[in-house]
Amino acid sequence: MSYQTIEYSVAAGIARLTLNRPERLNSLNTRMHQEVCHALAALAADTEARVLILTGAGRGFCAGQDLGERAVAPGGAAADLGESIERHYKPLILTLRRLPLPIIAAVNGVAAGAGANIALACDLVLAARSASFVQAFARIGLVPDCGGTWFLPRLLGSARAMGLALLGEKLPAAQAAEWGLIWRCVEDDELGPEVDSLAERLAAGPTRALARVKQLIAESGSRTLEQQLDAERDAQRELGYSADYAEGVAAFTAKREPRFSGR
Ligand code: T3D
Repeated sequence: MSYQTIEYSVAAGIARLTLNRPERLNSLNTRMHQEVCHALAALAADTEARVLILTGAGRGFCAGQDLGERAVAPGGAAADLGESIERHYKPLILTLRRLPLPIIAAVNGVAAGAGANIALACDLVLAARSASFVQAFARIGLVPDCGGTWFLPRLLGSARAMGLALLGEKLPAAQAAEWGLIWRCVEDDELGPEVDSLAERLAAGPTRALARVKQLIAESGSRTLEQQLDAERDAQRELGYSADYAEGVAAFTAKREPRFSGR
C-alpha cells in the first residue's frame, strides 16, 4: 500500500509512524484509518521492530476524527458513529494495547478528541511543552471514545476525569505530566532527541519482558491481587526460559552491560 496520509518506517529496531495531514492537524479520515491499520499489521508481522514511536507532522499530534467527513445538514441524519467506532477506533485502540512491544506517543502538539485518547492508549507519552490534551467530544455533543472514559478515571481519578470530559478544556502538557496523565513533558526542541534516545533504549531492551510488563499492567485493573500474582508467576515462568533472561543474569554476573536480543 502506498501511504498518502501517514509515514511509516522501521530502522534499527525502531518503527516510526507519523500521522501526516498537518493542514488538518492530522485528523483521522477514512484513508488515514486504513493506512494506520495497514502499517500496524505490517508492524505486528515485523520480527525486527522492538519499539514503536507514534507522532504527528506539523504543529499538531492529532485532532481526532476528521469532522469534514461528518458534516451534516441541520436536522439531517447523522452518520452511524457506532459503525465508525466498531470499524476503526475500537480495533485501533485494541491493536495498540495488544502490540507486544512498547509504544511511545511523541505528542508534538495538540492532541484532541480521539487523538488525545490514542496517545493515552500508548505505553509512554512524552509531550512537548507547547502541546495540550483536549477531550473535545462534549463540545460537539459526543462522549470521549477510544477508551477515554476508561483511561481518564484510572489515570487521574474521577474528579479530574469528569472535569476534562465535561468541560473539554485544553490541558497543557506540563499540567498533564503533573497530574500523572502522561510520562513526561519536555521542552519543544528536546522532544525529538528525548524520544529517539528512549526508543533506542527500549529497542535494545528485553522485548519479551517489556511486552509482558505492558500486558500485566494493562490487565491488572480487572483482576484481584491473587489473580495478578498468578499472572506474574506465569509471565516469570515463560521469561525464565528466554534468551534475554539468560543474558541479563550473565551480564550481571560478569559486571557488564547486557546485550538483549529480544528473544
Ligand atoms: O465520527 C466518528 O467516527 C466518531 C468518533 C469520533 C472521535 C473524535 O475524535 S470526535 C472529536 C473530533 N475532534 C474535535 O472535535 C477537535 C476539533 N478541533 C479543535 O477543536 C481545534 O482544531 C483544536 C483544539 C484541536 C486546535 O485548535 P487550533 O486553534 O490550534 O487550530 P484550528 O485553527 O482550530 O485548526 C487548524 C485547522 O485544522 C483548521 O482548518 P483551517 O481553518 O486552517 O482550514 C481546522 O478546521 C482543522 N481541523 C482541526 N481539527 C479538525 C480539523 N479539520 C477536520 N477535523 C478536525 N477534527
